Amino acid sequence: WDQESGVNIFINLFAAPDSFSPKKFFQISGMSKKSSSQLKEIFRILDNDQSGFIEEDELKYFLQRFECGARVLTASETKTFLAAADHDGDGKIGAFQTMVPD
Ligand SMILES: [Ca+2]
Repeated sequence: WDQESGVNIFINLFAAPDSFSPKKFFQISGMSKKSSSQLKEIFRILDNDQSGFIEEDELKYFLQRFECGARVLTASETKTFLAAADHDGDGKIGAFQTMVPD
């Protein structure tokens, strides 16, 4: 994705702790319209240690990966987001697509 497409709205939109909503994020970011190769690229950036999975300690930097001035997610936001995205219950996220709420 490109940094000039207005992603800095996330700083304001989710500025308050515990205000992060994955559903709202994916609606507003237009992420669902991205190609699978673009989503793979985003996944690789979120997977900071290149383990092939997004673990809890990487997920909390989710907003910062899109906008460097954004806050980290709170523990409760991170856990809720992870639980919703972790379809097989292994405690980590294996593909970007599972992060997008139905
Ligand atoms: Ca990882």
